[in-house]
Amino acid sequence: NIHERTYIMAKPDGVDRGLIGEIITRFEKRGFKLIAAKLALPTKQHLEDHYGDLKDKPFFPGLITYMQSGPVFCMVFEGLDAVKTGRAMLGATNPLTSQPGTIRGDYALAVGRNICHGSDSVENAEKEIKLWFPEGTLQYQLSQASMIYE
Ligand code: YYY
Ligand code: MG
Repeated sequence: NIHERTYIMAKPDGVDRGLIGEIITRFEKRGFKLIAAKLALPTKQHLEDHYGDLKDKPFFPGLITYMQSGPVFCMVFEGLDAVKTGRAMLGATNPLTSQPGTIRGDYALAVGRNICHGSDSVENAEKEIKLWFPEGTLQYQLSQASMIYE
């Protein structure tokens, strides 16, 4: 599905370390279309909704504190297999095993400071896009689409 959407977010450490542009650039160069973007200072409740599946994990309180330590940069990218390819571009959750060449594998060392978020399934992507962009995303054509898709 060339219209698959994924929710990508630079976390506070990614923003602080000046990696917003780098993350956007990697997704743009890969061929994905940016269809929504904004800086945000989410509330605790908003982050707890976003990470709802993890609320019983021991690292959950620390995760929420870290996610509230500064602004995040929220993005939606559209393109073929955006969810799966987006996850591959982020790299493994724990930078210890993230491959070099991935965002986490190039810029992070600690699991609790791993720079970026990416949806892990199409279903969760749609939920996250609704949560972070209730105003919706944009529709437009890339002039190079026929050079990206066969
Ligand atoms: O989807 P992804 O971000 O790769 O991992 P999740 O299992 O959804 O965990 C979300 C977030 O929680 C992860 O990016 C870092 C943090 N975390 C942690 O601090 N310690 C762990 N042992 C596992 C995850
Ligand atoms: Mg996750």
